[in-house]
Amino acid sequence: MPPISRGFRGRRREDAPSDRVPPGQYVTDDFPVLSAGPTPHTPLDEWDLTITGEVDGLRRWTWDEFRALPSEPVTVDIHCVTKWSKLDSEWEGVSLDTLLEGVDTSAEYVVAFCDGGYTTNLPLDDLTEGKAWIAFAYDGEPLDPEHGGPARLLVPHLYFWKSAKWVRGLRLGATDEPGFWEQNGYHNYGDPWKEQRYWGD
Ligand SMILES: Nc1nc2c(c(=O)[nH]1)N[C@H]1C(S)=C(S)[C@@H](COP(=O)(O)O)O[C@H]1N2
Ligand SMILES: [Mo]
Repeated sequence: MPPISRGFRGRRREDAPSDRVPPGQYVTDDFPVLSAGPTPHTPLDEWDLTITGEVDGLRRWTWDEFRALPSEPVTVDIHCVTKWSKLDSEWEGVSLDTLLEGVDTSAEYVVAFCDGGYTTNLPLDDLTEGKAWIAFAYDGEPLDPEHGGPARLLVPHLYFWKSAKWVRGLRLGATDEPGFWEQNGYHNYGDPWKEQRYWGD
């Protein structure tokens, strides 16, 4: 008997192009659910999305207003710190460039906040220029509540804990404030290509 390999948990695609799989990751066709708490179920008529903090006036969208914004299909590879990667995941979302259009700020950092209390921090530059979305659909269907529906942040170039599920807003600020996992041992930035998994990586 060969030793039990990771191939039992995640089907390893032998043909996965190595330039798309960051070091230490394996490719899976599954879509595991990773949540630090229970799945919130906020009714859409109570849902809103806000951009707040160091901005020239609060930005707020109701669900209908948010869904009326231009959106785009997004096909990206995602990388979880627990070592699974998923290639060509298909989403639909509103670009952060659209949401941040006309926002005047000197802020350099963002904390994404969510129903349920989860937070994660990112440099503002990591959300702009086509690098991040608020996604509301996956695989052609409304985003499953377990995966962050009605809407989640999608920041595929960083480890997936930065892609905050059930996102309700972004707080912009001059200082970097570590979020939930970042206060609990995960790397502050989380670049999968540099294997920035934990503090000190
Ligand atoms: N609000 C919220 N967002 C979250 C999390 C969470 O616990 N709560 N977990 C993060 C982690 S660690 C990962 S790997 C991904 C998992 O997303 P998935 O459950 O859709 O695979 O969501 C991220 N976003
Ligand atoms: Mo994760």
